[in-house]
Order: sequence, then structure tokens, then C-alpha cells
Amino acid sequence: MENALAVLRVNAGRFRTRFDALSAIGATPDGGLDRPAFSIAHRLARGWYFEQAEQAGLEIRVDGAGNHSALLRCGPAGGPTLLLGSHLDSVPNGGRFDGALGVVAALEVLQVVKEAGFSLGAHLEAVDLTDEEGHFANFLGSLGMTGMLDAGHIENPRGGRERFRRALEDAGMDEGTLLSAGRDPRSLAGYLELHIEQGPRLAEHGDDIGIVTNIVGIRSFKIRFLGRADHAGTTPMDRRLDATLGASAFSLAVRERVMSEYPRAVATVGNMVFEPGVFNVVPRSVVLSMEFRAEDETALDAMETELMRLARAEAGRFGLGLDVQMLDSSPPASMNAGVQEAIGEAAEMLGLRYTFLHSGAGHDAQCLAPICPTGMIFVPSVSGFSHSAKELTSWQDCVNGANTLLQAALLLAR
Ligand code: HGY
Ligand code: MN
Ligand code: MN
Repeated sequence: MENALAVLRVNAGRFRTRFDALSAIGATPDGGLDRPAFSIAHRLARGWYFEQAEQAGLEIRVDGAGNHSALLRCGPAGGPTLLLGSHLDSVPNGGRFDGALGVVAALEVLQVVKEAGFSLGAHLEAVDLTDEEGHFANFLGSLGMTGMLDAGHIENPRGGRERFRRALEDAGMDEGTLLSAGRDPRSLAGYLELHIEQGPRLAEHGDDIGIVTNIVGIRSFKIRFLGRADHAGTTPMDRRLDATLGASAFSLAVRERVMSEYPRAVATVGNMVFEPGVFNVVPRSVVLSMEFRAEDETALDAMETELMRLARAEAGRFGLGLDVQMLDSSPPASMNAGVQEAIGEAAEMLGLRYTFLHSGAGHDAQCLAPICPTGMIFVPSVSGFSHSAKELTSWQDCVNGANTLLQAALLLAR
């Protein structure tokens, strides 16, 4: 039995055909992908996923958080389930591999195990988790699944509350179903995710596989600098309450402070919305979207205090009001030692060169880690590009990752 399991491999041709078909749903002319959560393309991709799962003879199920699962009952009756998965949503104008690779690979693993006809110590579930990219709220589906999603996390959805409500309604969900989608941790044997690295380290060192040790924590905010609208031609420069100045000075100050005081952390101002936002009116308001990331809560707390102090200082310097709204906070997480070991064993058995690394990208795995043994497998990203159309992973690396996922899953579900 052990040997029979060890020789199992994914069907690389079928895996490729599926990946290419999925990449076409929401494809952009530059070779990327535009498939934000709850968009039409996202809904089509989820429909396509279920068609594939049914054609493979798998059961399908959607939970209250909209997570789309394919199930293989290959464990003992009443036995636990090993979750394999990732996400089918993308950032706006993102790449084809982020999330999609892990979902297609998980489906392929279930199909290979089904075709081999083996019974395992756990059932297998290939899950596409909802809104990993935080179109409305970071890691919405995985947080829902943990039962740790609270009303506060969805109180200030990124796209606004009304749009969020409508999106949920269109998907057959509401805030109540989201908050009650929690799974019993005792029913979960673990969570394993294959993902592209989204950075250059594996490729630069010639490694095939990355075993993730820990995932960064993320906090995100909307910050409004509030001034006064004035005529852009007649208001002297020294009499303006120009919201642009506070927002711009703050953005530069954040960069300088993070680089000097928190060299292992990052902060990003990803958007600014100007009001009224025209040539000839001094802006009365600028709303800025900012997130920052660090490896531990202590650093996150210190950064939050420091960056909010900077915002107050820059607002004060230009005579502006300030309004800060925290949107969400995703704690950092360590990956389970036993799962890391299983991934290493799988890679070794496949003759692949592996290394251990930290993830600066956020993943659903950081939400699931507190409730079940969790781990992640990374494959190399060419030149480290991600969240752009330039995202690329060689097909051989994708297959290596999928086989590592398969073998690690078999070890964990033994
Ligand atoms: O934003 C992130 O790190 C991830 O891609 N969701
Ligand atoms: Mn992403
Ligand atoms: Mn991702």
C-alpha cells in the first residue's frame, strides 16, 4: 500500500488543460487575469470548477461563506477531512497563477486518488476559498470556515457595505451565513496549499520547492485627510487647506520610517481618492488606502502606533482634519512542523530540491493555522513577479508542486 501510494503522480496533461481553460476565464489582453471576488468572471470560474469536479466524479458543496468544495470520500466513515486548496479570485489585473494553481492542483490530487481507488485515513476536500484577495474583506472564506469571523471584520468592507451586501446576495449568501460557516476543528485533519512563491528567492537559488515556515501579519486602514475646497486660481498657496499635501507627505514619511525603523516590514499606500478630484479645485479630502505587514504582532503594534502618529503629525502640519478607519487585521501565523516535515519528505521522495522560507504574501493558510495542522508548498515565480500580468511559473515547476502536494497529502492522510 505504502509503495503503491508513493508511485502516484498527477496527470500532467489533464492538469495543464484545466489550468489553461481556467486561465481563459477573466483573461486580460496582456496575458494576465482580472477576476476579483464576486465578479462575473469569478462566478464563471467557480461554475467551471464545479463542472470539472462533477466530471471527475466528485461530490460538490458550497458552505455559508461561499467556499466551493469538491469532495472525495476516501477516509473512514465519520473520519476527518484533509483540506487542499487555494482561491480562484484574483486582484484586479493580476496574474494567472496566484491561487488558481493551488485549486486546480487540489482537484487533480483528488481525481488521481479516486482513480487509484485507495482508501486513506482521511477524506479529501479540494476547496476554492472566497475572496482571498480582500476585494471586500481579506480571507473572507477561510475566516468564515474557522468560525472566527466576527461582525467587526465585515463591518467596513473595502468596497463599501452596500456593494458587499449586494455581492453576497447575488452569491446566495448574507452576513448571517458568513458568520455561521464555521467547521468543527475536530473534523479537519489539516489544510495544505500549493501556491506560487510570488518572490524571487526559489528561482534565484535554484530550488524547486519552498516549504513555508511562517506567514506575515497584515493590517489595513482607510485614512482621510480633510481640508477645504477652494478656487485653484485665486487662493494663495499659503492660505490653502490642501488635503493632497497631508496625504502625500504621509505616504513619503511612511516609506522613510518603515525603511529606517522596521527594515523587515513593509507598508504600502495602494490608493488615494481625491474630492472633488478635478484640476481647478483645491482638494477638500483625500482618502488613502494603506496596509502594512510584519512578521510578529509586537512589530505590527509598534508600527500601527508609529504610523498613526505620523498621520496626525502630517495632518497637523498642513492644518487638516484626520479620520482613521481600521478595515481588517490578519494575524501572522506559523506553519505546522509536522506538515512541513511531510512536505519535505514528499519533495525528497520526488527528487526535488527544497528549502524553507517565510511568506511576505498573505494566504488563507494563516487563517486556518489556528484551527488545524496547516502548511504551504511554494513553487518558483519567474523573476518574482506577482499581482501583475507578468506572473509566471514554468510548467515543470507547476507539475513538481502538484506532485509534492499529492505526496504530502498522502503522507498526512495515511
Ligand atoms: O495580498 C496578499 O498578500 C495576497 O496575495 N492575498
Ligand atoms: Mn494574491
Ligand atoms: Mn494567493
